[in-house]
This record gives sequence, structure tokens and C-alpha cells, in this order.
Amino acid sequence: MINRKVADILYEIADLLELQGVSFKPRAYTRAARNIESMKVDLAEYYDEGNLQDIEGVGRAIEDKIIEIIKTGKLEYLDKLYEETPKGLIDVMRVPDIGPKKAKKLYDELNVEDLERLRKKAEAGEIAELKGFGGRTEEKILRGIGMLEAVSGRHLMHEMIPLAQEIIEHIGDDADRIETCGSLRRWQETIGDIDILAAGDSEAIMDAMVGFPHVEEVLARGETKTSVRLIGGIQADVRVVDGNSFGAALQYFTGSKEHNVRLRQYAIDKGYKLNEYGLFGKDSDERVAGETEEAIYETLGMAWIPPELREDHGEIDAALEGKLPELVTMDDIKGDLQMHSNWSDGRNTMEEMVREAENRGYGYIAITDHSQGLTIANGLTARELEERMEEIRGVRENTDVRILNGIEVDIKKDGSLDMDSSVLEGLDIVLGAVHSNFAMDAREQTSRIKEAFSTGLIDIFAHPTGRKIGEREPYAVNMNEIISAAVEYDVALEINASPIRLDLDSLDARQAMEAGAKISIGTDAHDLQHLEFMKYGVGVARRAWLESEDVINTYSYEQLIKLLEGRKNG
Ligand code: DGT
Ligand code: CA
Ligand code: CA
Ligand code: ZN
Repeated sequence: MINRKVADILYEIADLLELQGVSFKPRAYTRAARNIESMKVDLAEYYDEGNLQDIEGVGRAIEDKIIEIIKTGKLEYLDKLYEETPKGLIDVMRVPDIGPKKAKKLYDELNVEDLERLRKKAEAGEIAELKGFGGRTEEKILRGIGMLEAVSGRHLMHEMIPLAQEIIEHIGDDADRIETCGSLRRWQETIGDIDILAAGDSEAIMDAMVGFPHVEEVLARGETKTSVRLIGGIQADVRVVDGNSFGAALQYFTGSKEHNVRLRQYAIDKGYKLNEYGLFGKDSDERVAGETEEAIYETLGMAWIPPELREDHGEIDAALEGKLPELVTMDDIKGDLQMHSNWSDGRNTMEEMVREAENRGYGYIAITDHSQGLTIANGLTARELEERMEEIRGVRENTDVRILNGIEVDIKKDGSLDMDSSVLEGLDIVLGAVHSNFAMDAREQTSRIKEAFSTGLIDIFAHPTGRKIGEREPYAVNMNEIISAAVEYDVALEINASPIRLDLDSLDARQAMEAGAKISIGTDAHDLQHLEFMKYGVGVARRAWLESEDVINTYSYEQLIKLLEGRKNG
């Protein structure tokens, strides 16, 4: 369904017009957006029939825009609005709880034109004095600014990984060796810039880099390092080194800085000197290792440490003691336990999702459409679940992929579930999730979730903190208690692999694993292409020190079913 995308664009237009102080129009766009997102029929069908204007709130002007979005996937008018709106004001509008109206007011009354000025005014207590703003808001604003700044200038994995791969393909022919390093190689959840390391003919490599089609500006070109700015303001650094120090440079530029500091200190303690050129004996300048990373770690008396663990979180001691985990890999993944079909808010049919699962070599998938309460995502009633079951039966006949008949059921404010227990008991798998009332305090939120666990009906707790990177903070929750309750009630906690969620994050996931909780990595796909996100979830799992046995979707279908049935029978 294109509806979601169209509605989002119309909401954005409304916000930008509101921010500009335009009257009436924002209301019209909001109204159309709201109607469109609650429609059960694909807008594309209305378009085919030529009756888009039958939709309430859609007149000539909005119709034209919908058609442009359907045809091109974009809208020029929106680009134009962005261009004419100061970037700082848009940042202010994005602060949680501010929005376009308040941003406009802050601009009019306090000349707040960017985040810096907003912070100053909040700290000075001047915002609380404005009508419609209170002291509590200032506190929230300051926290919101912190969140935005933490991600500002940082980019999401799914933008960066393909771009880095393209660069490597583009300049790889000119290099003897080439690798991504930095935070990308460590699969960090957000990425500052792309770091590429190569060995070979420096002239040729740098020529290739500056000739890369997505380069917008060459920031600096040298013999050993070239920096460029790519589309979307993304920076990439390419370094060229000698082959015999490639391993040392790879180790150095992979980081993290904290890991490197600790490793270098360990090297000194053992009488060595470690830098980006190699590992050297103490008194002699002789290079004892440098061509490969493995040789560096080995010479220091430890196992090679996977990049995902290099955060100075105990990995060096573990490597010395031979106690590094055998990290879960993409090859271990046998299926995907969270995805949406066009029965709720997914774009594709179950059939299409299954074909994609076949392409990936999966043994099973769970179809987990939303439950009725989530009307905005076209959630299913018990009756619609039954109808969907009919379709599942049909799809099952034409595939070897096992299809788990599932749901992502809403956990309501009081911790009860948005579907009768008799219905849930009849499903193969139940994901529980919080999609509303994010603002409850930690004590209430925690007991709401524990209450839901205690029904015994939930197999997996989806996106446990609800965060959306750069967009929404995690809700307040006592993760310690949630993890204990997950162990007690045998609920698996999800690592949601969607690059804007990555929730649990690696620190919480590690804590969960250490407490004995099981983890499920699910893509939350709303489009068959999203099944691709699995690798980002696996990245988080590896950063969390997880092994395959910690992750339930590495199990065979039979093992998984045994686990799920074991739960149900208590
Ligand atoms: P990012 O780009 O912010 O997502 O994070 P990184 O880790 O990619 O950081 P970046 O691009 O500034 O530098 C790449 C790596 O180079 C970093 O992980 C470790 C190494 N590095 C950079 N500066 C230093 C430094 O001052 N000391 C040490 N030991 N290593 C550094
Ligand atoms: Ca970097
Ligand atoms: Ca860098
Ligand atoms: Zn959800």
C-alpha cells in the first residue's frame, strides 16, 4: 500500500506550512492525511479508477500530489518547501513535544531559529514564561535536544552499508587490498563517517575515489588520505597504506578508540609498541607484525577479536583467556519472526513475503500483522485473522518455507492484550508490543509490560524500548525488571533489526543474554525488501556477544516449535 507514504508526505507538508505560518492549508493536508491513513483500500486502486477525489478531504490540488507520488515516489512541492524553510527551524520543530505550532511561536516570540538558541532559552527559563509552555516542557525540551544532537551528523546503517559497498566496488580494481573500517566495520548502530582502507597504487586509488559518481565535494586530497563529501552530506575517508602495514592500519582505523587505547597499553606492558604501521619490538625498531590483524593479536598472545566486540567492554581479557564468544552469524539465521503483510500495514502479500524468504534460504517465517487496536496500521480483528488463515493455508501448499500464523498484539495501557486469549492461544506465535501511552513513568510502564508477560500468552516482546533513532526516545522502563520478567515468564526479547529501531540495543541485549533471556532477531518487515534488514539485527546481536544458541531464530523449525509449545504447556 502506498497509503502510508502518501499520508506521511501530506503530514510533512502540513507541518512545514504550519511552520511558515500559513493558515487553513495545514488543516486541509492533515485532514486528508488522516483519512488516507485510515483507509483499507490501496490509493493506487482509486487512482486506477480515476476517483481519488471521492476520498474525503482530497480535492484537485491534493489529488495531483497523490498522483505524482504514486508515479514517481516523490513530490517536488515537498522538496521546494524544504528548500525555503531554514534548516535550524526544522530542527527545532523535530524536537519531541515541540512540533510546528510551538516552533513557530518560539521563533516569533523568542527568535528561536536553531537548536542552540532553543537550548539557551530553555536553560534561561524563558520558555516556561510563554503561554502554552510549562516548566516541565523545558526539561523535556532539553532532553529532546540532547537526543537530536546525539544523532545529528550521524547516519543510519542502511544508508551507509550500501554506499560503502559501492565505493569499494568502484575503487577496488585499483587496490591490492581494500576494507571498510571504523564504526561501519564494528556495526555500530549509527555511523559518523565511512572509513575505507586500501593498499596499492595511491594515485590510481585516489583518482578513482574523487571520480566516484556520488562525490559532491572533495574536501582534501593527499597521497595517504583523501576525504570527500557525498550525497546527503555523508563524509568518506579513504586511506592508502603499504601492504606490510595493512593489518596494523586496519586494526588502528577500525577502532574503537577505547579498544585501541587499551590494546596499545597492553602491548606496552608486554614490551611492544603498537601503532598504525605495525607492532614493534620494544628496543629494536623491528616490525614483528603488521601485514595482518590476526598476526598482531596473535603476537600479543590473544585470539583475533571480531570488530563488533572492540569497544573495551571486556573483550581483551576474554581474548587473552580464550573465552571470546562464538558469535552468531548471518549463516546461522533460519528464519524471520516479525513481518507484516498487506493484511495490516505491509506492502506485500504473504505469498510475496514467502517467495522472498525462499530466496533467502529460510526454513520458516512468522507473519505478525498488527491487532485491531492499532487502527492506524490497519490492525486485524479476530475475524480477519481467520480470513487470513484461509490465505495462509493456500500459500502453504506451494512452498517449503514453514509459515507461522502469528500476530503482533498490542499491549494495552493496563497490560491486558488487544485480543481474546482464546484467539491468541490458537496462533502459532504471539509477539506483544507497546504502541501507545509512551509517556507513562518508568514504574507504570514496567508493571504494564510485566502484567502482559504474566498472561503467559506472549512468545516474543517486540521492540522492547520503542525507540526510533533520532525520532523518538525510548520510553521510560526498568530494563532490569523487564529482563528478569522475560526470564521468569519465558518471553524472548526482540532485537528489532529495522535500522531506525535496533531495539534492544547491544548493551541491553547483552544484559538480557547474561541474565539468561532468549533473544529473537526480527526485521519487522513492512515490505519484502525489508527482510534484508536481518544483517543489521545480527550486527547488534554480535555487538551484544550473542552466540547462536542465544537467538531463537537460529533454531531449526522443529526446535523452534518445540520451544514455543513447551512455553504454552507451561
Ligand atoms: P564514527 O565515524 O563517529 O561513527 O566512529 P569511528 O569509530 O569510525 O571513528 P572515526 O571515523 O573518527 O575514526 C576511525 C577509527 O580511527 C576509530 O574508530 C579509531 C581510529 N582513530 C581515530 N582517531 C583516533 C585517535 O585519536 N586515537 C586512536 N587510538 N584511534 C583513533
Ligand atoms: Ca568513521
Ligand atoms: Ca573517519
Ligand atoms: Zn510494532
